[in-house]
Amino acid sequence: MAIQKLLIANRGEIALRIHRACHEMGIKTVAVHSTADTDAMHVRLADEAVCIGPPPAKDSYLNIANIISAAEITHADAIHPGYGFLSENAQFAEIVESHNLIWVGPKPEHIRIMGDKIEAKRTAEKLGLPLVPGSPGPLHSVDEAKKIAKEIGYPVLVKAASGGGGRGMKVVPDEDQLESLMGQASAEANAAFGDPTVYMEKYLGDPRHIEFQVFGDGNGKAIHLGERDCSIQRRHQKVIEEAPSPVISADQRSEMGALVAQAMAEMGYRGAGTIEFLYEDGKFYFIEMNTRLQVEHPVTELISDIDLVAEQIRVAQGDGLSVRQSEVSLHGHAIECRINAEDPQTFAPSPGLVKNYVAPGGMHVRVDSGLYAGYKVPPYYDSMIGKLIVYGIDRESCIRRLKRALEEFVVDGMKTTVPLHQRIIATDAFTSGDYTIKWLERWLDENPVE
Ligand code: MV4
Repeated sequence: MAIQKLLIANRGEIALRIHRACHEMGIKTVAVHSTADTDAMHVRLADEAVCIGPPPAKDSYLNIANIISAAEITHADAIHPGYGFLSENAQFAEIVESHNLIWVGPKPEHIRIMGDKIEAKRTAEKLGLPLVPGSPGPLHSVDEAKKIAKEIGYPVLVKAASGGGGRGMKVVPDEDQLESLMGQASAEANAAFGDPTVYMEKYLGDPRHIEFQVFGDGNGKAIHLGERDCSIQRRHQKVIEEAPSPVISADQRSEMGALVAQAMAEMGYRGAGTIEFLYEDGKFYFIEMNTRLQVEHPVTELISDIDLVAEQIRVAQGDGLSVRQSEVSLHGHAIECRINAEDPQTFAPSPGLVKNYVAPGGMHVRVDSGLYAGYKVPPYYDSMIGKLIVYGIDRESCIRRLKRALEEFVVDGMKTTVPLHQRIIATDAFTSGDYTIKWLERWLDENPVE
């Protein structure tokens, strides 16, 4: 059934992004907001707005009852969760569907499977994806862990089954430290996720983080839209992402792309998904799958000319995929810089009033942000205030354009990470594309700004 009115269960730049796709498709939008976001851009532009609670996320953007109520009183047909918040909450997806609302996202059972990192690996293995060597399932005892670690070789990594995004991971350098570090990982996992279950993997010392964008129609068809290199990160927060990866060849892309697309087709996967790999010495290793649209989706949009949010809505309302794999044509290069309201040296949050705001423009320059002069960035939520995404016919021209765009970017009234991006893209490691997940933290330690 065609969606006529969609509730956006999110805030900030992704709420604006979803509103824009809906508006272009002739779909009415309902914005939900906390009392801290009354003046947000997407609230101003949406057809209707409902205040769902006070600033704390647990009382507003994570408040399932208030969000469902907002959908009911506005007679919305569908809910789009964006990323973060409830976007990978299988129970929320089930509640949405049980209220006869269309869930713009994957099937709840697939959200649940991929949310359990052990089930995710088992499923990936069954679907023929290459894994990091490790335990076949949860670790039940120290003795079992020692036996497995001896087989795969130290250092090993103990990970939380209900974790993800780097939380609850412990690197174990040798057998002497296995018992205590395994105990710590399990205790931290229990505290953070209410689940002490941990598993083990061979620790890859200096990999890249390369993820494939996939899309399924929910009825056995699926495509891939190439990969994104997200290795430039700090403390598990991505800083710069690019597509394609500077180190992946066209043959590797077709081979891994076909593998992940086939896997999603076999699963009957529905909607947007990202399959995360570590990449080291020319080999891919599956680590996780994200059953949501990601922050960095625009770099894939720019090299494929596909509006991924529009595609999510099409699939959710049963229209199927807009393209076959043979019609997907990846071209050029795109780079995204995440702009955070943070001190570019200390990374301390720097919320406040936007006094003067000038976004860069010109050919192939895109800014996804809800900022405007006079807007007050609230301190309650994550510090990302926008994304600068730039396209070029090749990586060199993309970097030249990105440098120019960053120089134009004005956000007066708070500190932002724009200067950090200007420093990063000027380094040899970035311009040569020769970086791994450890590079940025090392470079920041070695190059403190006086
Ligand atoms: C790893 C790893 C090395 N070896 N697994 C971090 C978050 C989650 N996506 C998985 N992560 C890692 N898993 C093995 N076997 C290193 C990381 C990792 C990481 C991965 C991707 C991007 C940034 C990262 C930062 C630190 C550690």
